[in-house]
Amino acid sequence: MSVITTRREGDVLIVTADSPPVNALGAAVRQGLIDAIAEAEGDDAVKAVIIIAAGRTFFAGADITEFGKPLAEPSLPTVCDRIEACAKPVVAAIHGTALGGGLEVALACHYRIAVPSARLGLPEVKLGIIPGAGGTQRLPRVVGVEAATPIVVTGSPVGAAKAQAIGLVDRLAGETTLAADALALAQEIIGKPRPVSSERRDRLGQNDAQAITEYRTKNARKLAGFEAPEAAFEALTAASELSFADGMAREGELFHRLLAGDQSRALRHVFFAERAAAKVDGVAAGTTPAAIGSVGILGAGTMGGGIAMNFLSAGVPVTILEREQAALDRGVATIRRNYEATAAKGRMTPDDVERAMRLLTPTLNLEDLANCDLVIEAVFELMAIKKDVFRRLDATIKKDAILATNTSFLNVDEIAAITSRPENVIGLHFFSPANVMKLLEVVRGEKTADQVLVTAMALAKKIGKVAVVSGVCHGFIGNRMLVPRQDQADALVLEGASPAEVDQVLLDFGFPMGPFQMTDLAGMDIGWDPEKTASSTVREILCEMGRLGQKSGAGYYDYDASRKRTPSDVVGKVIRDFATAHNIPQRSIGRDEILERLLYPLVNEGSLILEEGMAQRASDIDIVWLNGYGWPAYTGGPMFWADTVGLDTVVAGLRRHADKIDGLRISSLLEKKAAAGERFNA
Ligand code: 3H9
Repeated sequence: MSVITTRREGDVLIVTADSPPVNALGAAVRQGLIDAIAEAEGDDAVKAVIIIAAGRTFFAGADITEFGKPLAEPSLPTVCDRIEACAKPVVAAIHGTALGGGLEVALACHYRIAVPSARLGLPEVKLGIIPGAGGTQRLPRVVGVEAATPIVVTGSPVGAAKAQAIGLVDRLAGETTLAADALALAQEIIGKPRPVSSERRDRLGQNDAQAITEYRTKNARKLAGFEAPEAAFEALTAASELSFADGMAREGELFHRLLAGDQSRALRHVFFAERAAAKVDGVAAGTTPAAIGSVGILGAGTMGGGIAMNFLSAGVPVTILEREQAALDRGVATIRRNYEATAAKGRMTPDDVERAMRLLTPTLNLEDLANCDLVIEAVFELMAIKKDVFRRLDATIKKDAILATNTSFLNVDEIAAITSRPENVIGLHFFSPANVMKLLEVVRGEKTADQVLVTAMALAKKIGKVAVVSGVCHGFIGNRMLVPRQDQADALVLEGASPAEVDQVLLDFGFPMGPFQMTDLAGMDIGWDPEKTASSTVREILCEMGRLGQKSGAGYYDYDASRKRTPSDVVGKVIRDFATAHNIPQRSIGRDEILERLLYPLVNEGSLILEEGMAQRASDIDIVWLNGYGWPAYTGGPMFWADTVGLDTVVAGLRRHADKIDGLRISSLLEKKAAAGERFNA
């Protein structure tokens, strides 16, 4: 069947796109649109045209799979120009999403009508590019530079009501009557002048440059490191200052330069990696998720409370258990406070807060969780305690319920073995703060049933998490790779780099914080036992001195009342004394060495994880680091970054630093790929 079909409805030509799953504007769709416009122009009986899509959405953009390959004609800018130049008025009838090239097609149409649930946007920056079919030039002409700037620069879509308010959409259709309402609009406009977006200048003005500068200054921190938003500012400036033709030429130059660049390649990898992560290998075909109507959570501390919020926000009732009333009350109060803070920022209504809180049942009695479909424990991270908890859960919770542990390091199989239903046991490793962080590691135990795994993945999607399947190994994917990085950070400071120098290298790489800032934030005393402390590491000594991190005003750094950090002389001396006492010579260490020693062992660990089958695919590892550890998206994640650097370079670096990396075991998969000139990601 053709991806573009036409039919007449009176004197209106209805052009329907049907190219599942998302009506991406691939070559056949583009050609179909050109042909449809030619058909409309060639038929005197046609007085107006409607472009509408079948399936779940209007055009979701250019076909991203075509990027990086030679472009087949007609190009999307040509298609847009052709639609705009059509002598008969063209109406875009929008449902689902009009994104990227999809919105550019709509902007080239003379009128736009959308259902209330539609979302319109230019998400190209998220792929490391800018719109390349006139989006940066037509949008500001239609809605003004001030309204266009956030849409182009952040890539976040706007809803139909907002789109109408800013003049992007001319009319809202009924949610289920788009075709009829678009037809009515088409009939109304026959014989009337056609508004041509590219010819408009009425929304452009003298203050455009200032609006762009203000927006850029306000968002500088958020956009730092990303190339595409900078190009977007340039293109928007061109829209305001140049003719449409010159503006299009500028947009085209910027688009093609970005498309050929490393950032765009990396961000396109991220797009497909996110989607691949949702797919679970080795699951029997036809396995469908079980319904999860209620969730029980053990522990109302920071972690348990954060986990609970995910489900409450998604409308799933939660029963939360603590051992003492005071702790329970504190936990519930924190959940309410977090919701109220969100409401104060206007991101939820007071009604939403109450709706979420009504779904929460606090209890001190484990029996109250007996009928939950899923129970997640977030109790103290000690095997003996976890086993005790699972023994009690197994005895109390209904037999077909899923029992999940939020452990970040412990062996899920060992925990499962204590129960009579290891097939119903799974790891759900949330990251702190659990109500904010996107990542969820779904730990597949040796005996975890396919359906339990599929249920966990579906549930993750429902609560808005990016889920990645991990096998059972110490620290799973993310924390296991974090360990060698932290070991090297510790080694580097003993050899003479300061904590601030080490952190700065990763900040410059694009991480939001370095390893020592992270330790200070999380608390120096995680895993520290005041009873057993023996001044055996710098960190232990700092804990003994009461330097517990940000919370105590001092850790690796000193903090003032507003938590602004400064490097600490005291810490510098502790490190130097420790190095002297342990015969570690101190020297000045270059930035390249710091970066290589922090990141190459981490990549090597990722490769070992892959080699052992603990991750399903290299791109899953990237997703873990992008969503759980602040790895900068524009480098694509650790495995994609290693591909970019060259795996032979990584192996050579590991060998060069081998004497300084304790316990280094270079992954044979990494060596093999390096020798063969291969990459982790195809
Ligand atoms: C652009 O337009 C450039 C122009 O300015 C200039 C050109 C000259 N292409 O996300 P889902 C696939 S750049 C190819 O799971 P949802 C996706 O991989 C583009 N494939 O569904 C997946 O495949 P699979 C600007 C695409 O309902 C399947 O469709 N546009 C594309 O959760 C289902 O996707 C964008 O960046 C595509 N454009 O979300 C929009 N889009 O099943 C990108 C999707 O094999 N798309 N696929 O894994 C989205 O944001 C979401 O897909 C959407 C639906 C919100 C539409």
